Amino acid sequence: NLGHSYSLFLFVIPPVLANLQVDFYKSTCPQAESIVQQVVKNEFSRDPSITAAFLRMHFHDCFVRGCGASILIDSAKKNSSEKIASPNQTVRGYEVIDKAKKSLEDTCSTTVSCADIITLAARDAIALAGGPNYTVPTGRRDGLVSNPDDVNLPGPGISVSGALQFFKAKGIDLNEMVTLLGAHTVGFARCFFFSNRLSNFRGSGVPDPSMDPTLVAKLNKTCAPNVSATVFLDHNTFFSFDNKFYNQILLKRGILQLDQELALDNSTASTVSGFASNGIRFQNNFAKAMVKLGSIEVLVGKAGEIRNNCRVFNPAN
Ligand code: HEM
Ligand SMILES: *[C@@H]1O[C@H](CO)[C@@H](O)[C@H](O)[C@H]1NC(C)=O
Ligand SMILES: *[C@@H]1O[C@H](CO)[C@@H](O)[C@H](O)[C@H]1NC(C)=O
Ligand SMILES: *[C@@H]1O[C@H](CO)[C@@H](O)[C@H](O)[C@H]1NC(C)=O
Ligand SMILES: *[C@@H]1O[C@H](CO)[C@@H](O)[C@H](O)[C@H]1NC(C)=O
Ligand SMILES: *[C@@H]1O[C@H](CO)[C@@H](O)[C@H](O)[C@H]1NC(C)=O
Ligand SMILES: CC(=O)N[C@H]1CO[C@H](CO)[C@@H](O)[C@@H]1O
Repeated sequence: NLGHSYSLFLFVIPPVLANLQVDFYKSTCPQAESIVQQVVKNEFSRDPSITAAFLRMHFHDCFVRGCGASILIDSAKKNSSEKIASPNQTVRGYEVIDKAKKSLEDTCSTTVSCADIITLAARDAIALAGGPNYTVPTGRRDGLVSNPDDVNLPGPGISVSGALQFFKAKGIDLNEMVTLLGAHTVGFARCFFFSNRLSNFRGSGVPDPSMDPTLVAKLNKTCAPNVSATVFLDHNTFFSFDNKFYNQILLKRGILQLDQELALDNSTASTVSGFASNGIRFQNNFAKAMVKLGSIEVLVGKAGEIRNNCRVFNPAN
């Protein structure tokens, strides 16, 4: 059977360009995943909000030029990096990534990419917060470009169908988008991202009718004096990675307008109620969607580089 031996032949010859694979560092840096986990664990016990930081960092990294750690690059003297683009203003957790990188460089230098550190840190932080503990493939390489002009992320006032266009462009479908937005079960939002909902919504003279008036009053107390103040995205269980975000939006208690829309738009409402009533289903779907998010436009094989310092490109030789 020619067909059979041909496929066997392909199977035994290692590909020139490796793909992402589980346990990619098994022989080159066997401690890689446990080193990252230890750093994340230490940080989590000090500050459980680190889960939200890594989730958002991972999303912003992967949606701009793929998961290549372009978000970690600091601006050069005469050249700005992605970090200065306004949607990035409030991404955080950079120092923890530095810590993990330092520890990895001490153990196995120039081996583990910064892009994989973000991916693993997000995975570990989700598990620590009570979310799914999933296996995630590694082998990403770090990108060589970081440009604020590449940053094109949707804002919180976008419609469900508008947001979907961004996700579709990255190969993520509607249900996966609803699943990933479940990440808003942890973390904070600055008032300026949603304060338009608290009064004179779209020129109506009144707050957004799709927000519970009790929540409007509560948020207004925090936000009216200072639009830079922060509130939890999930008022119920803010450090816990659970499905309560979906229950909250069913109760008109979504903070961001897009989040609230997920419960109201009839293309997403049934997914929302499914997740609200079945936490296990949400966790399983979330794990799968994160693996997909983490594989967007990755550099593998000999593309890109393994940075020595996550904040700067390696010097050219
Ligand atoms: C259309 C899509 C999305 C929009 C418009 C959006 C918008 C926002 C906004 C406005 C904030 C508040 C930021 C701040 O005040 O610092 C936020 C926070 C956050 N977002 Fe999203 N987001 C989207 C998708 C995602 C996805 C896909 C994830 C992860 C899988 C994610 C994870 C987070 C987390 C965890 C936070 C809290 C961050 C923290 O506490 O530092 N978001 N998002
Ligand atoms: C996740 O599972 C791995 C492998 O079983 C384990 O080493 C790790 O400690 C788990 N993480 C958490 C936070 O429980
Ligand atoms: C600087 O500019 C070049 C070319 O425009 C770009 O490729 C590079 O990623 C930029 N960013 C930084 C931080 O150097
Ligand atoms: C929000 O707070 C401001 C200042 O305290 C107050 O004038 C306004 O009426 C409040 N709006 C709502 C909807 O609670
Ligand atoms: C507003 O809130 C931000 C974030 O908590 C804080 O840094 C700032 O000092 C506050 N400004 C005022 C005027 O209270
Ligand atoms: C969705 O909503 C629109 C307008 O509110 C309605 O015309 C349509 O039939 C609904 N579709 C489904 C599948 O429920
Ligand atoms: C972390 C970081 O570099 N944040 C930058 C985001 O963008 C604003 C300007 O829009 C900068 O002031 C921040 O320093």
